[in-house]
Amino acid sequence: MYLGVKWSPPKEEVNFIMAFTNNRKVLDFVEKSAQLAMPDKIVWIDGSEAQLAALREEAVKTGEMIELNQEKLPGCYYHRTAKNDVARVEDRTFICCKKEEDAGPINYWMDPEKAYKLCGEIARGKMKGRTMYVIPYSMGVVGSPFSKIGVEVTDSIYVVLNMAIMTRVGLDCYAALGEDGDFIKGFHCKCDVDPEKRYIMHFPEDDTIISVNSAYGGNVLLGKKCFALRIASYLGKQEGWMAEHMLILGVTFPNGEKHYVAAAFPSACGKTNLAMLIPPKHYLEKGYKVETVGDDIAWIRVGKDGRLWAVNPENGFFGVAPGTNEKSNPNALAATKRGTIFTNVAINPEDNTVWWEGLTKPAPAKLIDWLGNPWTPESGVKAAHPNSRFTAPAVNCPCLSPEFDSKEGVPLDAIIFGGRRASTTPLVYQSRDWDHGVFVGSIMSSETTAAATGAVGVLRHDPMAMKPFCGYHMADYFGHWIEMGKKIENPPKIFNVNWFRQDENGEFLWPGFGDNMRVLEWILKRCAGTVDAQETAIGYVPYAKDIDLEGLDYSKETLERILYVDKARWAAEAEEIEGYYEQFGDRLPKELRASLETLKKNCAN
Ligand code: OXD
Ligand code: MN
Repeated sequence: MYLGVKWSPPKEEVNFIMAFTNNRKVLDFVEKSAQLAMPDKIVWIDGSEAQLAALREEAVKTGEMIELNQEKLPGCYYHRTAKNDVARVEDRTFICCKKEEDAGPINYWMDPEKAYKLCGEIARGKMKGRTMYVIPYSMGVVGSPFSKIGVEVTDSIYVVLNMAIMTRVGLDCYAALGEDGDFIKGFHCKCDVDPEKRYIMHFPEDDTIISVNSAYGGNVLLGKKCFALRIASYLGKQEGWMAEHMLILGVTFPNGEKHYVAAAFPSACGKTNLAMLIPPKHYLEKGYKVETVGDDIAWIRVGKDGRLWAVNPENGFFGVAPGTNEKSNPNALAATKRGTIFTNVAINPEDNTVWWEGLTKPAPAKLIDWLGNPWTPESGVKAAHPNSRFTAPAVNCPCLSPEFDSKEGVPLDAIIFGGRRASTTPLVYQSRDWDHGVFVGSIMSSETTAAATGAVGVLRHDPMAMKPFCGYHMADYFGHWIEMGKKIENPPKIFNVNWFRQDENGEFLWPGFGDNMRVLEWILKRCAGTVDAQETAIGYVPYAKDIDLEGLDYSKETLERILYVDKARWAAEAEEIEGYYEQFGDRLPKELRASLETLKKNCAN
């Protein structure tokens, strides 16, 4: 059941002339969606440039998008969301499985019948006077064993155009489905953009997503968080693979060898920056190169060779704009120079281009801020929303990996977890083995950011950076990681990093950005078995001498400080973890409890 057949209004005539598919499940889904939302018109998206160009033109006419300076930013457009609709809404995001206990203690749960009924009532007739677009899309390259197809219906041109950047939209998706193939159903309706009636509902047991009353990317580009993480994590558990909130990057060594790592960080903690890192000068001179496979999501499977293989199911970058500049991430900036949609950044009226905090210093004298108001540096407010975004095609990225489109993906040498921690967690440490690595991921905590509504800077647990994105019980998800470990003959090594250590005055103690290459190098040397490490209470930590500081004005004492494992702090951390684990009860895998006991014992010695 989807979209509450029980309460659907009497069948009306729906025009399928341009349906492009005879998949009866697609036709049925579109028909039911139309019966519910009652659009004036249905437009079947074919992914062609001609159709997308016409939609851009229409969006400019209606004011939904603003055309930017086409000489400086060809193919680029600007969009403002409603003021109350600027981030993911975690407290209005639900996992609607039959049994509440299967959603687990970390997700919000709603009974599926109730959720269908509620959304049905909210969306009924809400596309009257509007067009419903039907978007066929693939997460992953069509024809890859990793890939899965979705169909999203939406009343937003902005959603169509963003989906056409972020996913692979096109009629080949219908061809891949055939007459009877299954797909993920996504129903999106802006309705009245009413925050009190905003719901992002996931029905993992029905392959269905419903999103109402929002137009913010993370809530409405249903291929991304909703499908590629929440629904896919559930499918991964059923089918024996993993959907993770991870970037994927490749490092080429001077001898031509390539090594790949996947890294999980919470939202707005620098995944895009790490994925597109430019190594320090002396690494470049020696011939090191970093290439990007993905910046946000990894789908991971065990390959025939017993290693883990990963693909990025997306086709673009939905990056956080503030802080992105020529120095912090020139590759991301370059990716935004054509065919990009900017959301909630500021406009520079002088040349009709865009600006955000951190792009240039000083700021331009006059801007139009994200709310549409005149802005000057004296205004005392931010010109761009802290969660303002660019939606940029992956092909624009100068350091895109040649493996980006690979149907098989790339083999992983290392998995990295990381959070924003002012203290306690060292710059980097390595887990003792796979199961201990799962423990390290499970205890991740990080300070909250503007990517979701709510307070910023509050420390919270964000296991594997999946707290907002796991489509089922978190303890079962940990169990799935443990089970996967048993199937991988040659598992990647698992590490934890923390770029965000601060001193007493709140100053960051590690330069981050390109200099993170120095840590990546240590990680890859550990994978190759070519560098030693000190065993500590929490795992293996580098000797300071083994982190390359060449060309960096940085003291060994500071490095030693951020590598130091303070047992007293970790003993307190272990106690806190014990409390955090309580919510998982008996469903917590015994391997994680054993790792916690080891940590406690190690800190007591
Ligand atoms: C994102 C997020 O947009 O994590 O990637 O919020
Ligand atoms: Mn993300």
